This record gives sequence, structure tokens and C-alpha cells, in this order.
Amino acid sequence: MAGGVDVEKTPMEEQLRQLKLSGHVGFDSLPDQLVSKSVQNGFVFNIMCIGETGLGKSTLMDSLFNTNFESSPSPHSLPSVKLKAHTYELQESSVRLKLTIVDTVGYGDQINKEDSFKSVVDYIDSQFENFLQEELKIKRSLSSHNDNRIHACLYFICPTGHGLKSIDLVCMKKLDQKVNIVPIIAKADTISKTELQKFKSKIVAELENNGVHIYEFPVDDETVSEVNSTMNSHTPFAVVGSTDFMRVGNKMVRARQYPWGTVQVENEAHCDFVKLREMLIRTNMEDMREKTHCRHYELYRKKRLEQMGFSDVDADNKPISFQQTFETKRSNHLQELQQKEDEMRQMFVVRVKEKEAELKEAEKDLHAKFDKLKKDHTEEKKKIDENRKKLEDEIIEYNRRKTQYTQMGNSHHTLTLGIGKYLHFA
Ligand SMILES: Nc1nc2c(ncn2[C@@H]2O[C@H](COP(=O)(O)OP(=O)(O)O)[C@@H](O)[C@H]2O)c(=O)[nH]1
Ligand SMILES: [Mg+2]
Repeated sequence: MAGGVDVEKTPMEEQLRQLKLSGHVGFDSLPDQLVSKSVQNGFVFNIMCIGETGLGKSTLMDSLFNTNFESSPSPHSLPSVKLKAHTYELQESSVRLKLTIVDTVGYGDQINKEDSFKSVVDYIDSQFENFLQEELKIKRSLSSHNDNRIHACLYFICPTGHGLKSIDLVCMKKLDQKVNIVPIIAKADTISKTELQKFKSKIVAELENNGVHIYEFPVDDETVSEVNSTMNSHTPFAVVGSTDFMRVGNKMVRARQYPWGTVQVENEAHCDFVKLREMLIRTNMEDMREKTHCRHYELYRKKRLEQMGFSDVDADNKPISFQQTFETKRSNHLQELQQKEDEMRQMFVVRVKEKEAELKEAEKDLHAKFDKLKKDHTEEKKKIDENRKKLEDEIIEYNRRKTQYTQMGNSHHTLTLGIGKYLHFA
């Protein structure tokens, strides 16, 4: 490197010296500063709900955030899957949350379910792409950029008791490198307690056998590792949602009432709703946001940059900088352009030569035709001249004969007269 300064290289640890402060400095307030800044900026969380129409997606969202998102039920007759995003501004004490809920309208409703997941994959990719494009700008405004990358994908499993459908497996497999998948058993009140346990184990086994990586609650942070590892063993959560309330004691609770009894949404003996809310919102929301950025987005970014031809190492596996790659690509591109230009020029010359040869050939033909015409003309003329000469000779001959005859005629006349005279006198 030009003007490089030689620095004696010692391992980082040897350069680092641990010092003791002799009084309070104040950087122990850094975590508080971080908290205050984050609270000021507010938080963003984007959830995608995947599941067949009528599985209780909208109801569960209302139950999870304890509000009414006012969604309208969708029909079963859509020709394709549409992704609809709605953003809401929520506030709990001083914390503001910009929540986006993406609904997969019409998912699994088509006869041909093969492409059901395609729109979902495309949607997730296009949110990553938007973020990448903002990141690649010279003038970036990432803080004000609408970050719509999906942080959590709730996959609603139909409570059949028969394990996963193939569309579930295929879709989750397509998504597991792109998003944090949290599978949940929907409408869990429709399945009996013993069946539910079997159903859960069956789902876990099927996911494992098919190599589908679902989101695991992190166990590396000791403050939550215990609760998270317990919760990991309870997945997939079997949930119930409701927009109806009933009075229990002196509290109104979300519940579903049936002729034989009542299911309380927030009763842990009735379903895993509380577990889901605890894991998704109260404990691991930040982890999901971080995993989305550091794992899923990072993977997308890496793939895209590689697609564009960038890499951290060159063909010989030596480190290469972004600028070097760019310059190599630029010079390759210019070379290619030059080569194309040369090829075109050569082609042009060849074409011109061909045309010239063609023209020459045509000229030669013309000359030949002209010569032939000229020759024919001369011959014709010669013939005509000959004929004319013959005719002239004939005229001369004729005239000569005519004169001759005339002369002969005159003399005969005299003779006749003479005879008459004779006769007359006889
Ligand atoms: N049994 C039962 N029904 C539910 C549950 N959640 C929602 N439903 C009902 O299922 C129907 C469809 O719910 P909705 O939330 O609109 O489904 P979406 O199409 O997936 O958004 C509604 O009649 C809900 O009352 C549940 O947990 N258990
Ligand atoms: Mg809905």
C-alpha cells in the first residue's frame, strides 16, 4: 500500500491493558442511554400470518395485541394468494410500537396449491430487497426507512390431528432460511387433550424429518435461557383466539363459549395462548428483530451481492476488496465493449467487401449486356446497310432499265410510224 506505515503486529489481547478507574466516570449509564434512545425512536415489529382462510388468523392477532384490528373476513374464492399489509401505531405506557401485520389472503384456497407459497417467498424477498437498495444508496436514510422486513412468521397449522399437510411442509421449507417461523396449532379448542399431545409430537417429528428449521427461542442469554428452553419443548403452541369476552370473577376475559363449557384464551390450562404471547412479545421480540437483521437479511444480502458478482475472496481465495472487484468488473466490461466494437467493425468491413464484390459482379454483367447489345446493334446496322445498298443497287438497276426501256420504246415508235407510212403509201 502506498505510504503504508509499518506497525508491529501484536495480538489484540497483548495490546489491551486493563485499567482501574479511580473515580466515577459515567459510562456505566450507556445501557440507560440506549434504552432512552430506543424508547424515543419507538420500535418496529412486522408479523406475517400464514394459514388457510378461516383458521383464526385475524382473531388471534386481535387477541395477541388485545385490540381490534378491524379486518374483514376474506372469501375462499380468490384465484391467487395476495399479501396484504396493514400498519398500526400502538402504545403501551411510554413505548411506541409500529406494528405491521401481513395477511396471506387466499392461502391454500386454490385447487393448485403449488404456487401458494410463491407469493409469500416473493413478498419476504422484496422487503429484503427494499432494505438492501436503501443500504446501497450513497445517501442512505435507514433510520427513517420503512423497514418492512418480516420479523416473525406465524404459521397456522390446521387442527386435523393428522400431522402436517404437504403445503405446510413445502412452504415452511421454502421460508426457513428467510424468516423466523413460529408454527402454531390454530383453533386448538377443536382437538382433544390426548390427541393434541400426539399431534404436537407428530408435527415436531415431521418438521425434523424434513429438515425444516423453525425459530427456536434463544438460550444463550442467561436471564431468559431457562424459560426459553422450557418453552422450546412446548412448541408448536396450540392456541385459541376470540373476540368475545365473558366475566370471570370481576374481570372480563377473552373466551369462547360452547354449549358444554367455556374456553378461556388466557387460561394456561385451556391452551398455549399465554405461552405464545410471552415468547413472541414479552421475551423474544427483540431477538426476532435481531435474528431477522443478522441472520436472514444477512443471508439474502450475501446471496444478492454474490449474484451481482461481488465476493470477499478472488478466484485464488485471496481477500479482495469491494473496490478491487468493482474495478476488475469495470475493466472486464470495458474490454468486452472494446471486443464487441472490434467484432462489429470487422463484420462491417466484411459486409462492405461483400457488397462491393456484388456490385462489381453486377457491373460486369451490365458491361457484358451492353457489349452484347452493341454488337447486336452493329450487326443489325450492317445488315440494314447491306440491305439498303442492295436496294439502292436495285433502284439504280431499275432506273437504268427504265431509261433503257424508255429509249427502246422511242425507237420502236418511229419504226411503227415508218411502217404506217409504208402501209399508207402502199
Ligand atoms: N373454534 C375456534 N374458532 C375460532 C378460533 N379463532 C377464530 N375462530 C373463528 O373462526 C372464524 C374465522 O376466523 P378469522 O380470524 O376471520 O380467520 P382468518 O380468515 O384466518 O383471519 C371466525 O368465525 C372465528 O370466530 C379458535 O381459536 N377456535
Ligand atoms: Mg382474516
